Amino acid sequence: MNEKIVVNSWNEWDPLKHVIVGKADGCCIPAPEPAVDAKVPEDSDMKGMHGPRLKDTVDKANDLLNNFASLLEKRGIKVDRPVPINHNQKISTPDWAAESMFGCMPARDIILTVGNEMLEATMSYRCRWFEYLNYRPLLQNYFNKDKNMKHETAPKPRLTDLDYRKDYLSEKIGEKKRLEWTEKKYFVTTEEEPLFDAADILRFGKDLVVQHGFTTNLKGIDWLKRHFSNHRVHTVNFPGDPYPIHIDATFTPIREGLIINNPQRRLPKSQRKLFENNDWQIIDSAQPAHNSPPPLCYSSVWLSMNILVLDPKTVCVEKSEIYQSDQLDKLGMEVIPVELRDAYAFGGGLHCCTADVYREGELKDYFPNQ
Ligand code: DAV
Repeated sequence: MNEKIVVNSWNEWDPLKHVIVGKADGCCIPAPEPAVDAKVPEDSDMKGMHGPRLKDTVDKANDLLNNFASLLEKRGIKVDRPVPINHNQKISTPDWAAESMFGCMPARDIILTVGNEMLEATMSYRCRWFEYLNYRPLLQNYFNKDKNMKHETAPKPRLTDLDYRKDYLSEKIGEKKRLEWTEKKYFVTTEEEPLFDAADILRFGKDLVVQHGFTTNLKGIDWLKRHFSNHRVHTVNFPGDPYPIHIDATFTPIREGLIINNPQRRLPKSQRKLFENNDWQIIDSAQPAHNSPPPLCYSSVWLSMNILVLDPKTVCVEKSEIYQSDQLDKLGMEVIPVELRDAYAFGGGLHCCTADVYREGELKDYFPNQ
């Protein structure tokens, strides 16, 4: 074979050889809009704030992301970085206008790599509608170098007010009501049109496991089923999370046969068959080391579980997350501590800020008993 393969990744744990690591440059706190308001926790220090984040916090986050990128490079993993556009500008489509964009730290939210394909997700926040532009120079380059690479983009959503449930616009809903609603799968996004974020999807070879929640609706999952017609696409949801966005602080595969699951957001019994029928173990993750997220951060303390598996024996865990490190160590993994907490506010943890380009390994069926 002399054809160059640049893009290939079928799961979350095969040996990682090439990855995108996000940047904090110019990141903005988005102005109010329906889906963002529903996600920012009611007691958050971010309520009522918007605009560019302070330069010293950006610089600190970039130092951490740069260090993470060099650590990966030292281990022989090729690292690419997005090319940040100016996020602090007004954007609009014929249907809506927004004060600013968000940023380009959480590459995982936007780019889904399945085999030789990189797919740009629809996204469900207006401020994130153009975020794919930060990654276009990279994806164009992979497309040019790899004759088999498929560069895809999901249908751009209209994101009119019809996409959002008005009940979620209320300032004070309260955690009790939120938990009732999310248990009933009454999420902020409606079924007006397909919506999904790439970070709601986990790749297990032939099977894709997708979280139905605030950022991904059932139509989005239906679109993924039709698009990945050679795969089996499974819908899951995790009652217990009042703000369910993204699967990667909830359900984390470590290697073939083993998943850690957030003990406050357990996969319901009725949705476990796929794993049980194929002898996969789902165990509770360790507790986070912190009682609250860092300042001006959207994500919960469960970014403790947002780890990057480098190969089935090696995993990057945030340096302060001692309980999660300890658990993975006891499970036989070599744990590489990576300092990233001061970058969490820019869009998440070690899994969020990366997107796979190449992992060794081929398409496999891990769940032959469906
Ligand atoms: O628990 O706040 C964060 C996931 C970010 N990709 C949480 C989910």
